[in-house]
Amino acid sequence: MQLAAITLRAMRMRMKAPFTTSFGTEWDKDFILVEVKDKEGRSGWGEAVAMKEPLYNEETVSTVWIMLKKFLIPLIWRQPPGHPRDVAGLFRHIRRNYMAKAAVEGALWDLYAMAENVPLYRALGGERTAIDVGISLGIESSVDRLLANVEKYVAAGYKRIKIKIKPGWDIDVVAAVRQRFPAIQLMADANSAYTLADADRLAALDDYDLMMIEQPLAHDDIIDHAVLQKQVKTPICLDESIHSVEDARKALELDSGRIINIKIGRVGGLTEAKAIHDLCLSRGIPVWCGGMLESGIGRAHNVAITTLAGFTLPGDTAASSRYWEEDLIEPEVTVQDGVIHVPDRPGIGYVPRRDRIDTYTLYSETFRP
Ligand code: OSB
Ligand code: MG
Repeated sequence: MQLAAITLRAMRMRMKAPFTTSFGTEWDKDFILVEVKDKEGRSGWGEAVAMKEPLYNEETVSTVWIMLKKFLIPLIWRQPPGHPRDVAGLFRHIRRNYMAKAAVEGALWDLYAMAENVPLYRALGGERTAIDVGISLGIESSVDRLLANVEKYVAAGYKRIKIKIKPGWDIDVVAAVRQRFPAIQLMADANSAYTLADADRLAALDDYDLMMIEQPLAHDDIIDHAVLQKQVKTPICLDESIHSVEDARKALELDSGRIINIKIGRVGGLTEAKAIHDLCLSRGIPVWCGGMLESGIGRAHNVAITTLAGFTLPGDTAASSRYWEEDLIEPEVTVQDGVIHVPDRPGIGYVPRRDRIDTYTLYSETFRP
């Protein structure tokens, strides 16, 4: 790859409705877009999924900007990667900052696929041309409001419903959803809102035939999760605790969880995401693709990774219209009967709309070798 420039854009898009988890409420979505340009004038795009505040993990929009500007982009100029799979190695000595790394690595994967004139999902070794998707529904001010949301997305065909839980918004809520929708594939995500002292409460969820409970315990824990998994029948799914294939290996060895949610940003990029997928596939552990309220650029990357063989459970990649009045890509991501048909165009497979990207750009900065 003959690189010519990297542009960072600070973006802000208003969401259709606020999204509430156990750690907070998001109204405006702030994120960073990365565009890498080569000398032939081609572009590759990536999205940094870090949030405005360090509530899901320690990164933020501001830390991602600094990491890219001061450390990661200079490393790319020092040793331009021949192949995007080399990028993770270039960044390996930089501790953590996974979302910053993933954003530029993803843009380089897109650029590489564009230059090779192949879809990104094919470049990654993906096979599926249609992917099953579910949806993640936030905490609401009343159970009735949540039930109305569930109803809407079940009717739209989503293959599984995930609801957010926290102490005080858990057993009764799950019971109400299950009672109203006896046959749906249902799961709950706690975003680390519990401790082992709540094991009985979490075990009570066994009565509601959940596919899994996602990240009930601390964001950095795999020990207590293993203790909890012995006390609950419902499979535990790990999200926040897994940042690498090494983390995944240790968690599986301890039986800290039986399912892994893979987020490209949380694990430092597509190459590491694929490595975690490969490990889980070899161990018979199902994986699915998580979401971080992405714009179309990040959404397109999620669609691409989900085509790998081991992504056997519906992910959180909903349609563009889930969060956005208008998305940054053409066509937008659409869901029919719970399925996204994977586009066969080169690169991420959706065309970034520069007009809309400009509309939502707060400021930008371009770096050259
Ligand atoms: O834990 O999966 C999560 C959103 C922001 C931060 C963390 C999570 C989520 C979601 C929403 O569940 C997934 C999506 O719709 O993009
Ligand atoms: Mg989660």
